[in-house]
Amino acid sequence: MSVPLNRFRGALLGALMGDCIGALFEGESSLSSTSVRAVLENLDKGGKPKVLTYTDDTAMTRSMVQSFLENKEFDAKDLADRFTKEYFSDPGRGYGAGVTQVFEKLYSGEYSDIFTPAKEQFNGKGSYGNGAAMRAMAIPLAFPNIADVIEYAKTSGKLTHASSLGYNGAVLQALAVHYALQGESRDSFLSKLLDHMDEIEADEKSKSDAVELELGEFPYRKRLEKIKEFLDKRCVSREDVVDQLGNGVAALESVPTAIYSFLRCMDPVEDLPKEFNILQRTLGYCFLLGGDTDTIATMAGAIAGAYHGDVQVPNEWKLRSESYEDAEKWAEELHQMYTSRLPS
Ligand code: R7I
Ligand code: MG
Ligand code: MG
Ligand code: MG
Repeated sequence: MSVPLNRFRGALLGALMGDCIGALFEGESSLSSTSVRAVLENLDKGGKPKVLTYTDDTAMTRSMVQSFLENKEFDAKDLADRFTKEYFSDPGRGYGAGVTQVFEKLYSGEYSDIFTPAKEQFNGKGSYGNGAAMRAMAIPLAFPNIADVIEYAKTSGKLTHASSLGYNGAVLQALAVHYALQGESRDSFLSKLLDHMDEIEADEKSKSDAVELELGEFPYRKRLEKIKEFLDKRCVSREDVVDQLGNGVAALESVPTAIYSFLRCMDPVEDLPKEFNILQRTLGYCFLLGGDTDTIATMAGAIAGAYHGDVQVPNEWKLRSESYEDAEKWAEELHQMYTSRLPS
């Protein structure tokens, strides 16, 4: 199904603003709504800083987008090269503590298999961090076919995150952006994601990784069920969201939280300015949750931006997000690539 350009712009700009603004709050555990509102009001009034820099989340998404646009195909080796080159040219973007070892090993030239460094992380268990998920939005913007989305999210995730908790989180985030682009209704969006995770988490590695971490089988599906339960209740506190879905650096503690934030914020949120539109509300809600705010907001921003389109991108927030012009240009190019790959 063809998708309008404004959704591609919305996705890339929503993700960029979530990262740039979310980085102001990253790691705070209990943020008061007053302090979040004060920061956002200052932005709206044109206060400092004039430019909000993006972090590793956007740096890696940029590498993915550039790889797809230049190669017109998915190329894992090219992605590994770009991630590594980007890290060494600009290492201070706030990368996860473990993933930099992957880049060093890839750079060393001592590994003939580009997936081996990721497998050696965390004593051979592989990382379950959210670094594969935070960049996965680029895939559904370039490739409309659902089987491609799943395969490429998994393969690109495995370049840095060999734990199934890491790469399955990337698959879930990529699927969420895919269905948001299609404008699925809230119920059908969630039930499609549930059906997919039922299959995706059914393989032996997904089961054994989850059991070993004492999560029980189908950890993502269980969190999606929790989201459904939360949405059915009239009133769920942010403390309960953080407690049950998480706000941490693990993919399992952040991808479902981003999806919940998107769905939750279709309804009004107390503690945020009434004049906020739904995209602003979604990002603001992610900031209020605290924890890994840049990453949760970048993922929720990608989903909400894909769904609501760029009409909801606030100019004040956009103009101070570093390199927003690239996001606008790449949205057009990705839209063309996506459209050209639709079955005729
Ligand atoms: O996942 P990753 O790329 O980090 C992304 C996060 C985002 O919040 C960014 O904004 C940036 O701030 O970092 O990097 P990794 O180093 O692979 O994983 C992130 C962290 O998750 C690690 O540094 C660990 O603290 C934790 N972690 C694990 N801890 C124990 N055992 C990930 N996997 C494991 C594990 O297997
Ligand atoms: Mg970051
Ligand atoms: Mg960080
Ligand atoms: Mg982060």
